[in-house]
Amino acid sequence: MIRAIVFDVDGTMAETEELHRRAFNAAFAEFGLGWFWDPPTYARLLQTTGGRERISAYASSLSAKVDAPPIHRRKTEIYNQTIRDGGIELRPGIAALVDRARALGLDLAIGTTTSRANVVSLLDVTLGAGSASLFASIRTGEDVSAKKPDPEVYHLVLADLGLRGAECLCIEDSRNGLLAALAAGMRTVVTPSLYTANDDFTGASLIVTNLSELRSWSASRPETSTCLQPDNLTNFLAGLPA
Ligand code: XBP
Ligand code: MG
Repeated sequence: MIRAIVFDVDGTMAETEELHRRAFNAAFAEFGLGWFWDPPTYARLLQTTGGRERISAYASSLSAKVDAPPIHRRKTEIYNQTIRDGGIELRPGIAALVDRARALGLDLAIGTTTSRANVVSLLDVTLGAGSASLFASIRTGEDVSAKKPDPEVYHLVLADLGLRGAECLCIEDSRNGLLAALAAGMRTVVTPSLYTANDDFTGASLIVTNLSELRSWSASRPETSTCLQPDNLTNFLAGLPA
C-alpha cells in the first residue's frame, strides 16, 4: 500500500540546475576566483552531489585552495533571489500529483541534497506562499552527514513519516538520487532531467519523460504495471488528472 509520495527537488520538481549553475558562476565572479562552469563542465561536476562539496572537489582538481562554505553561502543567496524573482515553474505533472496525493490522503514529503531555503523558495513561488506546510517531512542536505547516493536523507524522511520504504513512492531524476531512494527501500519513478538524461536508471520501477505521462502510461500498458504491484499505485496513477 502506498501511503506517501516522496519527491526529490532539483531536476525532479523543477529544472533548477541551470539556475544553480548560474548562481555558482555569479558567486565565483564575486569572489574573484576566475572560475566559470559551462554546461558540459557542470554536467560532469554534478557527479559530486551538494554544492559545497562540488566547489571543494573542483578546487582539488585544480590543486587550488578555497574556503568553500562562504562561497556556497553566497551562491545560495543568489540562487534564492533568482527563484524568488520568478521564471521557474514546476515540471509537468508535479502539481497534479501533489493535488491527487492530497485528495487521496497520502502524505507528501521531500528528500533533497539542496538547502531548505532553496526548497521553501521554490515551493512558495510555484505551489503558493507557505506551501512547504503541505509536506509532512522536508529533509535536506543540511540534515545529513552523507549526501545522495547515500540514503541518509531518505531514511530521515521515512523516520519523520513513520513509514517503511515499501510504503512510499519516490520521484527522482538522477542516478545518484535513484540509488539513494532504492537503498531506502522505495520504489522509484524516474523523470530524467536536462542534466541527467544519460544517467543509468537501472532499478527504477518506471522511467517517464515527465510525470504528466504517468496517467496515460498506466492506462495504456496495464500489463507492465506489475512492476509496481501489489498496492494501490496503479489505481492511483490511473486516477491522475489528464
Ligand atoms: C542535486 C544536487 C544539488 C544542486 C545544488 O541534488 O546535487 O547539489 O546541484 O545544490 P538532488 P546546493 O540529487 O537532491 O536533486 O548547491 O544547494 O547544494
Ligand atoms: Mg535531483
